[in-house]
Amino acid sequence: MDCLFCKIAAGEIPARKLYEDDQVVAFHDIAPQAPVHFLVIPKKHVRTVNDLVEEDKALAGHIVFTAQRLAKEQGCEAGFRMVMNCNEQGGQTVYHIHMHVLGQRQMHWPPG
Ligand code: D5M
Repeated sequence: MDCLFCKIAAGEIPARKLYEDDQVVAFHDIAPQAPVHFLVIPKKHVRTVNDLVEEDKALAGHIVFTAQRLAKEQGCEAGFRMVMNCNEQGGQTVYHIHMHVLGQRQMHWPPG
């Protein structure tokens, strides 16, 4: 499968990894939109949030808890934002789900 994030998860394409276990990988975003900006991805290929199924519940929870823990480790005690873009209108450009975590600056609402 020709998927950028599957290749990062497999170590075939380099990334600045923050964390890895048997289910997820976290790495710094290549085009950071905040002083802290990293992505948490499942090793399993899931194309969009709409493609998550019942059996992925624990995996989805693990992504959230990994993001929460790493945000703390990255010094985001004052707050941070977690974002998952879905499909074209949602701003998704890489079709392997990923949780963005952005922090260390003031966030604004609504997002663009
Ligand atoms: O976000 C896709 C994100 O993926 C975007 O913020 C850039 C990031 N990206 C793209 N290629 C790489 C590599 N090679 N390493 C690290 N980060 C990368 P989306 O929500 O799909 O628009």
